[in-house]
Amino acid sequence: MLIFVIELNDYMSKQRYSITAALPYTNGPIHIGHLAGVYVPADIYARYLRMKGEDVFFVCGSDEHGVAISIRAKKEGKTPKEIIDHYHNMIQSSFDDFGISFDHYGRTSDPIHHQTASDFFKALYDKGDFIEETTEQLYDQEAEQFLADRFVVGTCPHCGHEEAYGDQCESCGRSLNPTDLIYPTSTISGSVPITKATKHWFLPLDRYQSFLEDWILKGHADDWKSNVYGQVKSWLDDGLKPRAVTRDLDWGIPVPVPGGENKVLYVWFDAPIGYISATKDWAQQNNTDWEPYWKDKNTKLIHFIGKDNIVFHCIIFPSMLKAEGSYVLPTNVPANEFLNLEGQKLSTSKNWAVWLHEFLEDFPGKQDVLRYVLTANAPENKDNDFTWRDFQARNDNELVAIYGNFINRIVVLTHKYYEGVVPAPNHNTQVDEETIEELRSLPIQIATAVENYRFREASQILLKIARLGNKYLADEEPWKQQKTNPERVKTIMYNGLQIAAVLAIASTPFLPQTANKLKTILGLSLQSNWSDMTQSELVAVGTVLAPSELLFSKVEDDDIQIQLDKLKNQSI
Ligand code: B3M
Ligand code: ZN
Repeated sequence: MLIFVIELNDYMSKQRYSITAALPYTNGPIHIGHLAGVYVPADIYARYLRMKGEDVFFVCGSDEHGVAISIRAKKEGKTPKEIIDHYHNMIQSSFDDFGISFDHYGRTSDPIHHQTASDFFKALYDKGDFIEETTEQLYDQEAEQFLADRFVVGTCPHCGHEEAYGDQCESCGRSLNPTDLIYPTSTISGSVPITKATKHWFLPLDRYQSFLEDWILKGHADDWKSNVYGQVKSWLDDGLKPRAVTRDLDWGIPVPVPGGENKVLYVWFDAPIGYISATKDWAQQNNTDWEPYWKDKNTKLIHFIGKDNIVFHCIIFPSMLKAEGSYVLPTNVPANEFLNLEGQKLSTSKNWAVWLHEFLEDFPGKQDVLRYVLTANAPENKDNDFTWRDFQARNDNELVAIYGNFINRIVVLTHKYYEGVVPAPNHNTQVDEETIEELRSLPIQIATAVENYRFREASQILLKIARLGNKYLADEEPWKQQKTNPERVKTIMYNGLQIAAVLAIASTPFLPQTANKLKTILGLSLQSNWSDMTQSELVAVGTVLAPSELLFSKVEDDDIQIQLDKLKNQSI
């Protein structure tokens, strides 16, 4: 008996999820590429799991160290602190505006993060997990500074791209060391650097090669996305080498060990620890324990990232976690490919982007439309293109013509025939039964797609609910039968309203604002559970509907032209 109770308890207990979304650099605002690649899918996933009643902690925050910030500060004649404060606030409000439902949004400049990252480094140092090595590094004599990462550009030794950075070539995607570059130049002074000896601490990734092969190549061949698996495999096939985790810079977290003066932690060492420090921050504020979210072996850790972050989340950070020893490893890393804009790579520096704050000025209230279009066209398995024409087409032909049209018809007719009061149904016909059966199956299909990170597919199944409603009304034609057979019409309307209710609940993770509007119209609680959709009656007989409200409106040709003209003026 006791055993039974324990098993039942286990079975009923919630699954804990720590869901992370890549920490954006606070060196500029965020654009549609960020939203499509990382934040919208992560948000759909988190909202869905919360609706299932799971224990979800969804975390993000600002990545405020690294050369990208220093460069921006120099360019704008400001201090790094001014830059990070400005963009941190701006980015955080964009996330709020687009309904990205983080449980906590941290900052890597916070003391709690400095402490956590510093302690983490120290723990590995004390265990002898680093190699200390003095090597020749690029040095800018004019600026009197070593040239790490993006402080240096040159020709990529692999593909010949002439503007490769000291840490990565954006053309072939390979990760680089500054000294790999052919014809390096300093981005600070434009001068040609010399080389100079300096000491750094290296994480010997080669020691983790076989652990990573077992864990990922053998263990996750079936459940990780092929783009992620493929990238990891190619890194492992090349053979891992020690990687420096400290830098000669003045902006960052001081290296907390002897000899670390004037050096800081490499931004990619501290940034992923930002997920952990943000969890601690949240736990402190909410009087709860952070450790189960990172250390309980049943916790599922899921990292949502873009493809350029795969190596850091699948190889470097797991090696760090493994070295420390007390943390769980990610269950999955569903990285997306890139979104292009009108056929060209999105670029912050070239201003080839749709900035979220500008989108909202030009299309007020259309956050859900952008969420929908970016999901329906998400770069899940290959790079994809965002075009303004496609945005307009999906808005007009899918959200307005299918989703909005169904809701408008069913709500307007309920007001017209019954003064908004949900009628009592009579007997269901076979068509009714078949429609209901299909209706029951769609949330299950959405759940499977979301659980497997197939958000594009999920968004299209969501639309099928509205299509089903439209088909049902079009086939049953209540407007033709209202005079001759009002009892039959009551059944049709009642069933139609149940379809609308399923649409409202199933929309919640994808289109949170629209879902709330629709729930309000239908008199549903805003706090719905995913399992509510298995109930046969969601909108009860006698409920009084609120007046119909337009959920979506057309996007005009002129509005699209304005956007296209804006882009034309960019010097790309
Ligand atoms: N700051 C995002 C980027 O590469 C980078 C992510 C950090 S996640 C720990 O744009
Ligand atoms: Zn290259």
